[in-house]
Amino acid sequence: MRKYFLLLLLFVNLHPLHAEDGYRLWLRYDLITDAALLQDYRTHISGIYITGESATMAAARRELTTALTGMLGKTIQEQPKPQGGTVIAGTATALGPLLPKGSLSATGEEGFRILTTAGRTIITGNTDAGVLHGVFHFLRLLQTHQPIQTLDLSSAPGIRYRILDHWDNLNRTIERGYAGFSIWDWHKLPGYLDRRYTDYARANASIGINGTVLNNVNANALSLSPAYLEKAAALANVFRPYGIKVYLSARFSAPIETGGLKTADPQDPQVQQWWKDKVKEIYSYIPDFGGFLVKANSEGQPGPQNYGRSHADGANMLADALAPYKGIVMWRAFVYSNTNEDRFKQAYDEFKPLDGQFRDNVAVQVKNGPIDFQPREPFHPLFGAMPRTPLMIEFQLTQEYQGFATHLVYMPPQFREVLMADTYAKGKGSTVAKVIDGSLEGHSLSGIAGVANIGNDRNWTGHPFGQANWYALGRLAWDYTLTPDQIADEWLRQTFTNDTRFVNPVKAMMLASHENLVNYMTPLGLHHIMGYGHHYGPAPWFDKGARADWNPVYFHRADSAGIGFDRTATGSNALAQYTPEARRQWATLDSCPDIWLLWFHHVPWNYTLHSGNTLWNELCKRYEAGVQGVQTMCNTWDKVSQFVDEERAEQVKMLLQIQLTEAGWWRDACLAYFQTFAKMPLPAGIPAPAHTLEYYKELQFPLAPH
Ligand code: BDP
Repeated sequence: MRKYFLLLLLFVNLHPLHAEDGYRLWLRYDLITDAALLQDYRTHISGIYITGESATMAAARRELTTALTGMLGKTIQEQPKPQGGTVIAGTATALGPLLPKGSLSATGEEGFRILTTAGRTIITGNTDAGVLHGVFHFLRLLQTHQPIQTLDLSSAPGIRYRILDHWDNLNRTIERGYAGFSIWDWHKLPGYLDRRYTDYARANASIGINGTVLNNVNANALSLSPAYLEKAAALANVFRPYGIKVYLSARFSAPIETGGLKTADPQDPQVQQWWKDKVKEIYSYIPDFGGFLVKANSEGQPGPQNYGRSHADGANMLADALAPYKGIVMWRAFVYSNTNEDRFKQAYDEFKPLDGQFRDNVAVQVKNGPIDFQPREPFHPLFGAMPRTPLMIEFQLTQEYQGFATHLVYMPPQFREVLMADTYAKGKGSTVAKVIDGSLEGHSLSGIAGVANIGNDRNWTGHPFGQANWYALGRLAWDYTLTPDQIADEWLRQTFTNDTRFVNPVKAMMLASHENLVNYMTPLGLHHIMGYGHHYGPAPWFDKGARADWNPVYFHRADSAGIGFDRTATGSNALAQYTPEARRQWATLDSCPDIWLLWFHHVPWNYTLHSGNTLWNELCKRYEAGVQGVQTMCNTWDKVSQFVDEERAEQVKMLLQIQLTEAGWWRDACLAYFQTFAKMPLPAGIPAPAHTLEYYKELQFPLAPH
């Protein structure tokens, strides 16, 4: 009997009963299979010694025990006192004499130091949260097979507020969510705490995310009602040990909708008092509540302009209510209205004049580009243009415009392109990164937000590779000098395998994936040519939207003379919103790199680009290159998937096939349509569209997710 039991145990070990379904994200902690490395790690790690009794230190203890036991294949326990091979974790204060001399001042409130001394590994920081971040970093070193014999490293986040924005509704649908329903099961909260909430917090803490906005920016006023505050508080309790604060999107008209007031005018004393009372109430539920995210006077949302007041008036009213508790307001600059001649310009026009008028605890949250999370956008002209206001940057992880959760797109090259772009606000080197980390103007409030791509799908993000974008946002928010290559490398090693026969080709595939997508969707600076409403698939011909700037034809402006949006002085002159040095790169047809061309110029079809091709030929070639790029991804995956588990290998394979089909659809539909203006043949090597233009125009997707 005993023998069979042992056999069974062995079997269970080799073939885990739960499949490799992606749930564990990058925190898998499987047994290290490299025998020499395992031996080395076992020699250096014999047990743990944790000082501190807080919930955060308990989380650190749990994580270390589970992870080390899993990776080393032997039980790692707490030791009564440190010895050789002990992993010691605790704050500098708690460790006292155990900590060798050395400064922790550079690690701030959330950073950490890891060092080896007398054969022990010490993980420390000024706070428990810092120690926890250090623990996760140490585990990352092991998971990625790094040497740990002589460690001495310090790390602190470059940006203070590192936040996920969930566009989740109270009925669990998600605005632009493609990975199932909301992970917040509002109905069962606060009584039922899904294990996922803890795993969500662990994952975020491991990459340094320290805040989460629970609800959609198109907010429901009920989110601020006592019943929902109680639920939000239950989540905050789960997240707190992991150093993660809860924020809420506030609906500006809540005083009317749930407060029974006649107005939401920010200058009205009753309204101001309502918000003060509301904030006080929120802090009674959530003592470390982070603050509000607000979308106002945008896409039909209420805001201060309804009462003839400015964005600053609105933001400051909320900021005053939050200030006593050290809460912040993240006021979004994503605004546009029907009257603006070029949507590109509106946020700058509305916000720049308000620079200097916001309270200290307000950050203006600006999307990476001026239109709306398109596959490629120039950096938003507000970056560098509001020196007296902290600006946060907002990226979109959920792939509203990047193939939903069916396309493999690794976003860090896109993030980096924006972060490293030079605004020249204070001369050369005034990068967007330096604007948002506060260093350019000396702001202590600094932030970065990612619109979450997380849902209740078993693997969290729908596409197994969507996890990489979540991971990358956290890592970059902590340290934006990390390259896309480094981040992909560590993510792949933790999420799949350390086998370089897998890691290297898949990394190359990830690094090329964003450019591929830009090519098969919106090459050469095209933008906003997707399906109406749901944004699924190509629809460059669409012109029936209620507002001009909801129509693709407004953005590409194709006609017999050429294609592209003239934003130079002869057109909308949006370029004037950039500093002269930044503007210069895009200002003339000659100076403008091909990849940005149609963002700023209306270009004749037969104009010769830097590539040497005519515009029409280059457009065709880019579309085709995008499709071929996806074909290459499929081929790569087929070759390397033998190195990973069958379940995820199969998922990715199927998704890549869908991506290939859809990339072909984008190419064919767009070229068939644009050819009606260019009136030129497809160059050699570009396949004729599979169907007629009419066929593509007639495709309808009323039930596509959105
Ligand atoms: C757009 C989305 C819309 C969002 C809006 C926003 O299409 O669903 O509500 O952004 O950021 O990209 O507020």
